[in-house]
Amino acid sequence: MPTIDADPYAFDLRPAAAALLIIDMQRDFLEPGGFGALLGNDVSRLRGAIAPTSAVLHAARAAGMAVIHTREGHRPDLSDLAPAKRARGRLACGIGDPGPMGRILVRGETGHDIIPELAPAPGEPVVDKPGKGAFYATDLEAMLRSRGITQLIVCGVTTEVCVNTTVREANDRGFDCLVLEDCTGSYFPEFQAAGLAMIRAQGGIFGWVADSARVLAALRVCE
Ligand code: TIU
Repeated sequence: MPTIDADPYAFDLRPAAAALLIIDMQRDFLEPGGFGALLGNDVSRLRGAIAPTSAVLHAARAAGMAVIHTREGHRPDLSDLAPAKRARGRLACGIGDPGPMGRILVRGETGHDIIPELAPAPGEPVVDKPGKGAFYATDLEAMLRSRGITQLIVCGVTTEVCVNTTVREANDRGFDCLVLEDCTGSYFPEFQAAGLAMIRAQGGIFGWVADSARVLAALRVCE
């Protein structure tokens, strides 16, 4: 069993019971003209997570580990979009409205898709989620349990929003989460630091934090 040097203590990786979970690495969050930009954010702040996540993704595939991608977004008729979520931010151009990459955060639109650098491989599940957490109103939990997965290596954006919400949901369901700090990103440097600190504090109250290099070293052992 490879041991990963992590905070607050070592994470014993069991590759057959682990999945790489990549949260919302979508054009709508990482490219200009998407939802993240419309909220007033500098989307370039997230792009540093792409290369390390790609390296972990390729290593996970080579090691035969399960890989699951998520996307935040809504049905074209917006029937799964809570009025409160639609109204939030008082945006002139918000969820469901036409933007430079198609309708904002709507399934099937260019902006909703995962960035080409991290495109899912055939057979890798893509979980479409209407909320911030990947367990809310999705079949992710059933998918993990049917595969005997109990450990999640978590990458994606943004650290304090969809990554943190998902890790908290997973933790309450009994999954062990290892979050990779260089494979996550926030529009706010202070939230990146705080988002990771909140996970590993209090003896790993929500999970563990490590970096991609440590996981890559562990996955090489599994190949
Ligand atoms: N706004 C923000 O930081 N994030 C989101 O709205 N969604 C995700 O984090 N995926």
